[in-house]
Amino acid sequence: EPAELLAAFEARVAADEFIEPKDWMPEAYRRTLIRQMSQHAHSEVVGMLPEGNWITRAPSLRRKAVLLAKVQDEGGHALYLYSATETLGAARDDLIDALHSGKAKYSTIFNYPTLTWADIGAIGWLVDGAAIMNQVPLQRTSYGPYARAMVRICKEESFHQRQGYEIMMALAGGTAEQKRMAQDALNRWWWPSLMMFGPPDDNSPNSAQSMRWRIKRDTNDQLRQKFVDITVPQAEAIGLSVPDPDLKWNEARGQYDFGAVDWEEFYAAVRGEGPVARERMQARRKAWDDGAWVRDAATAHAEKQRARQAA
Ligand code: FAQ
Repeated sequence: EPAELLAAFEARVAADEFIEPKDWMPEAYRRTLIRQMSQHAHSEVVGMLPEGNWITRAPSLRRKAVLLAKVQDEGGHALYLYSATETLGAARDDLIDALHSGKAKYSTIFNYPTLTWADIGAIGWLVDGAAIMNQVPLQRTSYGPYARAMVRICKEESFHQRQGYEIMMALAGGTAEQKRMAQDALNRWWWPSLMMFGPPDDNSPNSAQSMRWRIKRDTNDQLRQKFVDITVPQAEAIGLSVPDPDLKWNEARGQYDFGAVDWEEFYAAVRGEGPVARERMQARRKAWDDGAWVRDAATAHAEKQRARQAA
């Protein structure tokens, strides 16, 4: 790669300028972005499944309308992110093939089952909460289309986080059985949520280069710590307890100390061995196959329009 182009690229990144689709960029930068952005898009699309599972069983019409809107938002996020990835020269069909064939990664968090209504509260509160923590800094990521997609996505995630916390608040303030459900959901989603930030910094192969290119603006451990610091008081405020016996406020650091994440569980989920990983992939492939007629109809319609314009 030409040294002067590389130097100019690095200077622009260092000056916090956005890199745009037609600008010169190192091939490795392009590849890293395609990797991260497509994994992110896949996470949004697979992320519709755990909550989609509860739309028909929401406890009231209001809860159902809100959940339906939330799940649709996630589908929209996937579409922006696939479009943004296409600006790097990736073909959407290839990305989707990679997901369906099991080659592509998506967030480990979506391979856990949603057993009760309280899980819908826990996902909004914790999973969307962790997603925002990671995505707010990405509004300043160095690739322009990704940064701009994050602005709208973060606004929507922030509504999602509030709706989840509000469900938890209602359950935690409800009957003894409802409070027990809320605590059980927190117990099951807490540790997987901490895993969303990725492996520890000393075991994160992509972090150093992505930080230099300003694709990532914070490290995995920095964001995980921030999430713990913000979320623990939220649990306390509604009378729930975080399932970590080692959790303790550290006065000197001004942060919480917390227990060790089970990284074996994380790596197993990354390898596709999460508790409901197979069901998730089956559901995705079925949705894709069932939707074939829509894609065919849209293509036929576009062709008809083109023929009419040409005539
Ligand atoms: N799950 O070197 P690093 C949402 C992989 S939010 C699976 O640290 P990096 C919203 C990683 O890809 C969730 N794999 O990697 C929503 C890499 O593998 P590779 C999505 C993981 O990229 C809410 C390897 O481990 N958010 O969907 C995970 O520098 C509610 C080594 O890791 C984003 O994608 C994991 N948790 O840092 C939807 C945010 N962690 O590719 C519905 C954008 C790591 O080398 C309902 N992404 N791996 O083979 C990022 O910020 C980064 O990609 C990280 C990972 C921080 C996730």
